[in-house]
Amino acid sequence: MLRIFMANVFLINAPYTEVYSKVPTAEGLNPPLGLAYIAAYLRENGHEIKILDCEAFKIGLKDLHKYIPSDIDVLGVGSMSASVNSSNKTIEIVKERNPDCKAVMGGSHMSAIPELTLKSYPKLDYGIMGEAEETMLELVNAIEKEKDTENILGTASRAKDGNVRVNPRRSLIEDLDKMPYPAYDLLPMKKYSPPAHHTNFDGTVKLTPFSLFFSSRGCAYNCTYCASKVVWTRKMRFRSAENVLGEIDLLHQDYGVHCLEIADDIFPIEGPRLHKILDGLIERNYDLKFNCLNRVDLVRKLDTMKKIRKAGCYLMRFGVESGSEIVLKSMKKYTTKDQIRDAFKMCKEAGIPNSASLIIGHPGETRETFRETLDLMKEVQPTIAHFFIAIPLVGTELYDMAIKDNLIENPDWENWVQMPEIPVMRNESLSPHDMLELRKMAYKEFYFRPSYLIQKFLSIRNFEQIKYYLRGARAVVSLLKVKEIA
Ligand code: B12
Ligand code: SF4
Repeated sequence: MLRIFMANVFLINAPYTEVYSKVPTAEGLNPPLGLAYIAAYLRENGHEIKILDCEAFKIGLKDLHKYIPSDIDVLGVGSMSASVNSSNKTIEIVKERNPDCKAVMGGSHMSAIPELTLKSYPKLDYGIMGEAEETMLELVNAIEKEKDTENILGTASRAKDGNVRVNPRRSLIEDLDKMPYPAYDLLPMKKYSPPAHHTNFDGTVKLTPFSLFFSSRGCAYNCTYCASKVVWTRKMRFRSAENVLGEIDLLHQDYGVHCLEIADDIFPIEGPRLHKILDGLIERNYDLKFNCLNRVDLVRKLDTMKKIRKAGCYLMRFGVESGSEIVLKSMKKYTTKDQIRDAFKMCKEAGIPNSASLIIGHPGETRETFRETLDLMKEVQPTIAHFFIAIPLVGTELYDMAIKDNLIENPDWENWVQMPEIPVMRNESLSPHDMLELRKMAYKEFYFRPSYLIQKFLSIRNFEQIKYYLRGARAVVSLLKVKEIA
């Protein structure tokens, strides 16, 4: 007799606020798009999927068991380093009710160190490295049909001899337009909102409904501290303008989205595709604004920048990282101080509010190089600046440097965040304590300059802006209060 077994697949966005949100700059909530992409792809191929977003429903590990059904066959969780322990505890909780279910982990952390991760978490059955849609489908199909799973490309698993078996990765999906849009319908889309520090400089951005959004995958650059390549490799793949605009139509028309975070590693890359997307947005004239990431050396044409603003860009975010060319070189950022100056100047001319994020404590950084950074930020005056502490993310060159030179001092994964209470690493000149001290100094000097305060005060035109600035001020003050390690 034919046995029909349909695997129940349950994807969980494990709780992470407890580690990530120790400081209120983290306010805001992103939809777990990785899970939504996996869900859409499995569903298109005949599977039934559920997603539980613990963050959206404010479910902590303590209460998670109450939300776990008892018919799960395959459980999927993601992994960023800082919350990988939480992902693992999620697996343990699910397996208490579903002892036979197979637990699969994907995401950045697993992609970088599959063997160590499987060894560290005995309840975890499979890891998926890199882009995961096709691999997860093959794995779920094999589990469902009780077939051998040992040789599936892109997976890590426990071999029969007890060792961890790590298979080669599979090739990337060639045509991203063939992928279904993320399964937004499985997510509580009304609950998401952008982080406090991204928004509403002029009080005109409707913050919700909000979504994260990707028009491409990957980045061709190779900055030492960045984990993008760990999942996506260094090949950039782009969805067509039509496909991108189709998804924006869906988000705006079906989910009422007013605010998008275009989280592509680099979005505004000059060329016909960008212009088609911008023209499409201008033509639609939706009540929808977006923020996006860019590199300073890719800001070249004022006309394009003006068009980006017209299309609804309320914030362009730059990973400036340092104002010292010695450190920029050590980071393999391949940008210069003049490019930084020119990019912020052009943003101002185009009327695009902007942000600069900076890293404190990369190898090569000294008190003097950080002084250069701070002085440059005060000179170019981004609308806002974030001063993050270096994290040697697994799978990056910075991680290799940190291991080689024995720089890691506080290895608990919970510390692997950009605003840590205890920084993960030191460098040759700065201790974790020095880095916290420099961060404090940076926030004080950047935000409490009389010229900055007067400028912000004079720019206030409406109540929304007052609310926004009060939120920002609260975040900065709380950062200044973060207690320092001895
Ligand atoms: C949005 C985002 C966030 C959001 C979280 C959004 C969310 N709900 O998931 C917020 C702002 C909270 C965040 C916080 C942090 N982030 Co973040 N974030 C991103 C960003 C920009 C996009 C993530 C995303 O949605 N990508 C799109 C989807 C499609 O990709 P994906 O998630 O990787 O999923 C694919 C695969 O990885 C895999 N996959 C992922 N999950 C799962 C689960 C299963 C079951 C399976 C099978 C497969 C699978 O399949 C997906 C499709 O192929 C990425 C950079 C990037 N370009 O991806 C950084 C990134 C993931 N973040 C990173 C970091 C470092 C952080 C922070 C530490 C930074 C900080 N401020 O301190 C914190 C840590 C928070 C935590 N949870 O521990 C690093 C991760 C490195 C690491 N080893 O941890 C990245 C890669 C940035 C970078 N370039 O270095 N982040
Ligand atoms: S930091 Fe930005 S430019 Fe550098 S590799 Fe990462 S995504 Fe690319």
